[in-house]
Amino acid sequence: AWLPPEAFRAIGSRRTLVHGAGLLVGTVHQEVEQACARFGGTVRRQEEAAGDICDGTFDLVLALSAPGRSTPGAEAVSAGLREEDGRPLEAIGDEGFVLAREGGVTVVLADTPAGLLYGLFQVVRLGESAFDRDRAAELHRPAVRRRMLDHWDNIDVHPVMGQVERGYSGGSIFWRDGGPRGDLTRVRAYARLLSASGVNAVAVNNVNVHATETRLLTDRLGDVADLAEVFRPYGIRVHLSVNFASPVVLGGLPTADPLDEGVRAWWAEAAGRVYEAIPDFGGFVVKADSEGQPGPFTYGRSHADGANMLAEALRPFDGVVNWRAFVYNHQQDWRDRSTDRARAAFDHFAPLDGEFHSNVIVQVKHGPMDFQVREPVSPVITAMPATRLAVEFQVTQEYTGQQRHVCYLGPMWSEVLGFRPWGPDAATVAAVAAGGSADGTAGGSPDGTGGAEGGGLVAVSNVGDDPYWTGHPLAQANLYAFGRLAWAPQADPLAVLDEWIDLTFVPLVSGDPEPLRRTLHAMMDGSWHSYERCSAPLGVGFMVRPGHHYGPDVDGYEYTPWGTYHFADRDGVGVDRTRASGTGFTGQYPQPWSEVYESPERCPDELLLFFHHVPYGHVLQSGSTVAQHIYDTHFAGAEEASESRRHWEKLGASGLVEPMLYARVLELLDEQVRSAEEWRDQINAYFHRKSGVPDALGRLIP
Ligand code: BDP
Repeated sequence: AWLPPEAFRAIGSRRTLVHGAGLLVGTVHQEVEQACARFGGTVRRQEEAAGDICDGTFDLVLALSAPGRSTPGAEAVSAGLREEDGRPLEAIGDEGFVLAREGGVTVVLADTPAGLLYGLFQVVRLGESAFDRDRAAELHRPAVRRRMLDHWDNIDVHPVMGQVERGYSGGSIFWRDGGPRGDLTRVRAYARLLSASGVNAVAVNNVNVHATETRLLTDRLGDVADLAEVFRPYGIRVHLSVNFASPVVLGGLPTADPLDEGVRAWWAEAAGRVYEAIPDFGGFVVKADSEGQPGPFTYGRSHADGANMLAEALRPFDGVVNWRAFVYNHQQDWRDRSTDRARAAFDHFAPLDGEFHSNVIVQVKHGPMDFQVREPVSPVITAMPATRLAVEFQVTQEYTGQQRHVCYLGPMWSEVLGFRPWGPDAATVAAVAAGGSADGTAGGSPDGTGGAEGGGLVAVSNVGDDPYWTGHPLAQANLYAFGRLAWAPQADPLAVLDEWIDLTFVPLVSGDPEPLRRTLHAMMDGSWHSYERCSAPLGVGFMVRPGHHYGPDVDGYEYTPWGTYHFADRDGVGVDRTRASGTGFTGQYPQPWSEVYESPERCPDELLLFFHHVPYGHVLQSGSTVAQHIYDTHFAGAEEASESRRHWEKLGASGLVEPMLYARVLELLDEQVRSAEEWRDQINAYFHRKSGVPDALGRLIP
């Protein structure tokens, strides 16, 4: 994983001062100490100010700027730095840091211990260049305050979903066979990796809260406290997914009605006990009235009633409720063409805007359906200006190759975060997550400054007890990229990819790292598009094997109650979601996108079949027809998989990768090639037969 000891060479061979008090400052000190033990440098820990930190005694100073106590040399470090609006910098802010050269010393200055820790990891990323003579001073602040990973981990092995729901990396790092794992060494290592990527919150159990997991809230709370203890020194708060029916299931009450006094008292008491055990506990995550989970609908109450009840229980302790908007009917009548799952979250939640308490965060999947390789941005993100919204991504590759395919998702998330749902002059999705308003003026700004309270960014983790953490070793890049993009949504996802390569593999190479760097970059930079070319075309989605969701099955979900259809027939394919003749989903978007998506001519090619049912001969903006596009992309997708494999083989021959890693990735690439060819053959054969349209290039279609 990233941060091998070798990545600390530049720090570990120098003289460092760690200045400040507190648990996280201790973590900073410990990190530097370990590096020095390896590379021969020295580190001094100093709690109180003593002497000028920039007098040249040290090469690197990591200092906490304690209010009311002056640190000689510190003022000079941030002098000259300005806020966005041109005012001189007064406070660095929670989690932020200043990195500057002063008097030949590299100085990291932070207002809080967390900021100091993030500053340390920035120095690690920079390596030798952190000590360049004429580095200009930089101010770093996270764009969104809450950067969270949700684990879909079960304590018991679930009969269908296993230990980790949608997990492709072995068992849980927290739980095993009905209990905690006991040895938390790996959790500590995980906390360190997350903190170096910028993540500061983790939910430790599945959103589908089964029987044993429900008890984490009460008699198994100690297990959660043990995890919180390990995450704490890395600035990460623990959250818990709770079962909405807990008062019934655990408390023996006759109801879980959110307006019932007894129920409210039960939750208030439960929350109180949680904070007694875990004073910095983050809050609850709730999946309610969705895919069989209990919720307020049972009692004729709204999602605002449900969420607010929990919010009131958490309020005295500053906790939040992450209430998921993934609510839809998964038992619909597939013969009824007027129903549309894409509409569901908006239909349920938009009318509730303004009703949620301020410590409720409505957590919205980034697309209206379910983490497909391509979806438009969810219109819910535009519909709730008076609500704190969090945007949810899926790092675990459920629909994007299940960590058998290389699929670097940074570019997808970056597109979503940078999307401007109100048009080119208004705010981005990232600004909404940061707490900005539609016109982009209020709250945090998406350019990495700001940091006002918004709902933040959340993602489903892809980590398990696999020796490489993520099954596919290259899938680690997705975990890293999520954290980095949550910190700085405007960052170039390909630069983040290079950063990950540099922090993970390059420190281990003794000779010239360039061939390694180039090859990994080439294998990964376009891999999301490549997976898109392999799988369901033009945004139509699904076409996967039911249940586990790996590999092609064009009609697998076509005649089922899940609401995930493509409507292919002999004449055409795609879902008509227009106002004019379809489900009216396009009407959930503000202008200009509502009009753009409504029009088959203006709708972006990659989303055409998400919004329109068109004939196979329909000409795309690219100039190709739908049928020809399907053939071309699927031939290309399979070819790209083989090319990726050739790259890797060549790298193996160069001896730049360690043999075990080489073998693991090669084996996975074999599967990727097989799978991409299977996709190619099934999708092409299906549409060739349905449409009767020949391939213009006369290639073999089975
Ligand atoms: C879907 C998964 C399912 C999750 C659900 C969710 O298939 O396992 O429980 O999302 O987000 O993508 O709740």
